[in-house]
Amino acid sequence: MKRFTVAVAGATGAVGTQMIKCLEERRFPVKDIRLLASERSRGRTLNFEHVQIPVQVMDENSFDGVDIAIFSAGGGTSLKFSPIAAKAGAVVVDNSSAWRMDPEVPLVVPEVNPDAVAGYKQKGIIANPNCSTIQMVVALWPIHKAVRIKRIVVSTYQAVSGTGKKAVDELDEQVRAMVNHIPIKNKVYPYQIAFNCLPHIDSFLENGYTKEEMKMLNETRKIFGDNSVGVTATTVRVPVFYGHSESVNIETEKKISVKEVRELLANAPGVKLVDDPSANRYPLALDAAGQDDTLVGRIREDESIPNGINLWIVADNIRKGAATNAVQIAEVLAEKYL
Ligand code: NAP
Ligand code: 3JN
Repeated sequence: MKRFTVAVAGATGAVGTQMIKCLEERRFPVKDIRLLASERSRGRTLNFEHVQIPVQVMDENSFDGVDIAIFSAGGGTSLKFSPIAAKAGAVVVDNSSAWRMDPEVPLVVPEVNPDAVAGYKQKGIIANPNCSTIQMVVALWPIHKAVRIKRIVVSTYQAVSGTGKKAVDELDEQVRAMVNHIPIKNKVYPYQIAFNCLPHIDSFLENGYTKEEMKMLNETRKIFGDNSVGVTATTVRVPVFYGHSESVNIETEKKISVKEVRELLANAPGVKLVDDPSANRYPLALDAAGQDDTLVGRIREDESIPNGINLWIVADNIRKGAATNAVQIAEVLAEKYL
């Protein structure tokens, strides 16, 4: 079996550390691994397959001899270093929003549009979608293929790990402060996140939506290859550590029954049906965390319109929402193209 030299850019971050675990867990055929981060991580080592690997400070020469470079080091870093990596001969799989809407860069969720990976040949870059988009399209694609979704109304309940390690620490500290009656401090979010919900993810735009909300519209259309799908999103940060939940309402062109949706999703790749209200069985963030399936339940007819369905969709935002999806893309590349 062919083996590959893999670089992980942003290896010390919340997503990067999970990326390393995913490469190990999924037994990606790694010949050599290069762990890259910023000047702040100089001198650090990270474990890969029971070996301590020194973290290297990323620079223009970091990608010589690299086959696949998986980036989760922020948009600015990716804008600068992805073309350098591609020029050096690596295929970049980037987790940031920097390249997602570039027409010469494919945006890939392997359960939905694996063939789009071939588009890496244009710029040497493949984009990984936003976590909230990924879990939604994994669950909705089988329905879209069967009866065409005209419109999606989604509200998200997003875990703090989506903001990175500092936010995980902030929620932990605020919960401790609350139960110990100590004054609460907030640095990462504009308001206290413990015991609260913030309808604010990423920055606000002129149209009143946040960037996160507009990502869900634009990315869904690009992944489905269908610009006529309407998506309106409200994205909310909730005091959960791992696992994004989504309340999703869809309107379809052709009528589909709840039974048919259940049958489609029971056989859909990457989906686990958790839908037995009589036994109080429905998807939970705590159950989604630490595994790779997208959990779907609470499937019911929207009785306010002729062709409507409601669903509750939950996944681990750091795994399927970021690291696992990126490694799955690398697997398609390795198996079919490199
Ligand atoms: P994080 O915990 O803050 O980690 C950031 C990583 O980037 C660290 O390894 C950091 O290295 C590295 N880095 C920052 N600036 C760098 C530079 N100039 N050169 C080299 N390395 C640099 O953040 P995270 O939560 O892992 O998220 C990282 C990025 O992944 C985000 O900015 C976002 O673009 C993307 N992301 C995507 C999703 C998704 O929905 N698919 C979800 C979350 C995050 P040091 O440790 O040395 O500072
Ligand atoms: O907040 C979340 O739950 C997901 C966050 C994703 C994120 C965080 C910082 C920068 C992104 C992203 O993937 O869209 C970015 C980015 O724009 O690259």
